[in-house]
Amino acid sequence: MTTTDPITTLVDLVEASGEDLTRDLTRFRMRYKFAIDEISTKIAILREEFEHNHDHSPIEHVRTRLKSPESLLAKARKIGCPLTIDALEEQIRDIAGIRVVCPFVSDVYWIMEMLGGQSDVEVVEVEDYIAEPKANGYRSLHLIITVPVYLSDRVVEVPVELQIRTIAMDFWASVEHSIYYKYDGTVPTTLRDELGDAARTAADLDTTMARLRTEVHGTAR
Ligand code: 0O2
Repeated sequence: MTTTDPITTLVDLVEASGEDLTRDLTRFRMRYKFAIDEISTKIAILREEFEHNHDHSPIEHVRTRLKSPESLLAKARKIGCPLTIDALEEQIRDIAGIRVVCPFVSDVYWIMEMLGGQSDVEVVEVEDYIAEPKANGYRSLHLIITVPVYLSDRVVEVPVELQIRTIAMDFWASVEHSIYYKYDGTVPTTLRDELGDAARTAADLDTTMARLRTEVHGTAR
């Protein structure tokens, strides 16, 4: 294999970089799995405690995903990241991903405040696509946070990409995602326009539900 050949599979990776990298990659991914476990526990505690004190749950559901070696390689190739553990660690921040889906917009920011306020969690990046939706209408709150993971021989600060959004935002994003893939990224204009309309409808729904809740319960929480 020459350096210009594409590396798309683990077999290619072994041929290109040797078994050492493949073994290191497996070990390396483990720490991201542990970070997902750490943050998932924190979210579960926040959820259970909130449910005990209030009349609704701030979380509808939580999904986690650890980037597969194949999609890690694909992302490295896409951004021109060298295939070394150090470079992957520094340049790819979404190896561990957690998506938290909440009923109300206020719950989304509450989760961010509660997690971000914990002494062992550091918020290193916030992209607020709720305050400033993407051009296609996508809304969600994206955070990169780090959490310490205690390995047998050292402690590592591991980044986790956290996406927090409402049920309405999540519904829109999942339909848009499947349309985007069906058209391989080139969505026809009429469909794009309709998705834009649907995104505004979803935002209106979030606003109406929050107002109704405040009217009925006299509080946004
Ligand atoms: P997956 O499989 O969900 O992880 P980057 O992640 O650095 O390549 P960027 O643009 O810096 O890209 O990050 P951004 O905007 O925070 O987006 C990261 C993730 O948000 C995406 O992950 C999607 O999950 C989601 N996302 C962002 N924009 C859109 C959108 O317009 N529509 C939908 N449905 N989801 C979106 P990946 O990497 O695409 O895939």
